[in-house]
Amino acid sequence: MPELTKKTALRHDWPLEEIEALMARPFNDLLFEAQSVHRQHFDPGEIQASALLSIKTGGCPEDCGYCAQSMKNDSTLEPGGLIPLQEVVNAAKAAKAAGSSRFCMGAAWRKPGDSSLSRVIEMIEAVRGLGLETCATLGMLSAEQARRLKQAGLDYYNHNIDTSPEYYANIITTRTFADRLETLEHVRKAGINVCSGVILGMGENRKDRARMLQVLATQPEHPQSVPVNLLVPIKGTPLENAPALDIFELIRTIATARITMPRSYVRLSAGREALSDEAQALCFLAGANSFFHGEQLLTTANAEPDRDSGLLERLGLSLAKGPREQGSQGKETPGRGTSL
Ligand code: SAM
Ligand code: DTB
Ligand code: SF4
Repeated sequence: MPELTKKTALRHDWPLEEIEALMARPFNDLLFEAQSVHRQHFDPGEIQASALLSIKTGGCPEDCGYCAQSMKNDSTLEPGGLIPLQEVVNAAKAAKAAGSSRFCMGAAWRKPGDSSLSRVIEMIEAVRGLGLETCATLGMLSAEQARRLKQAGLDYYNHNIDTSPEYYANIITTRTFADRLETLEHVRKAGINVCSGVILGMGENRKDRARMLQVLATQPEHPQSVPVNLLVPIKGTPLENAPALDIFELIRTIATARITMPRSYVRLSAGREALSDEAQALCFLAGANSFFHGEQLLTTANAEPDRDSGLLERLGLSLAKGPREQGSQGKETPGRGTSL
């Protein structure tokens, strides 16, 4: 039998009840299925590593209740302007040397202005020139801005749905869920890989978590990359005292993301620093195959790189080479629209 016919077909028609039923399965059954699906599409011994850099920090006009960078929140963060190109290049070189295959640049904007976008484009071109995959997260984009980014060679655009449509207004009021989907459409139509995921632990319930996955898995194409963030509670934000999520809910969500979007990279994202090694290992077993590597996320600390190296070694996992790295054995970015 040809290899491909054995693979699970991609589905874009997930009913909510089916996703909820998956999430409610006995834990061992859910993990077994997720790991089985994972093995049909990915090398189970490889983890993709992305590095993050905040290229414009703080002073954001949006009111996202989780974010250190919102002007509406009371965090102690000092806002700054767009950083110089050379700082970006230095950070990207260091990230590559530390094993990351993708470099993600984040800016605290509601949406980028066209001249700022020109400066970010220079950054993208420079990072690409180092042989890294590029990703940017700059807020809402027009169709034209998405086309400019594609032309600059941007590989991925990150734009998270963050939570369910029903829960959205509890977290953010300065934009709508529909705004988010519109930018995702512009990115997808421009031919840029979509990176879109969620934050867990913001007081949502399991049905909300199932809805988030439903929204992502019923997009015209599954996002090629699905970050699953665990809320990093930030002092001075409305969510600073959000009750901690049962970590098994994070693991169930990852497993269900793996089953519903079998060819997407599922990234164990923010909040990893607070997880035990054992919890991280279960996330990888559930099908997470990507993480942020490096000391810093945007404004908060990430898991220590030395701890990561030790953990990967103890688990027999290795960092995947990027598609643009010389002599790469790594898998190519999952093809856009390569439904089976
Ligand atoms: N301003 C742009 C936007 O919101 O799309 C890009 C940067 S924003 C910081 C990128 C993503 O980081 C958010 O969509 C959210 O999912 C995640 N994020 C921000 N603060 C977080 C926190 N405290 N805990 C977990 N995830 C967080
Ligand atoms: C994503 O899903 N998580 C990253 C990245 N995409 C841009 C951001 C995490 C931010 C965590 C909080 C902070 O460092 O400010
Ligand atoms: Fe601004 Fe993005 Fe933070 Fe929201 S998540 S406040 S849009 S930087």
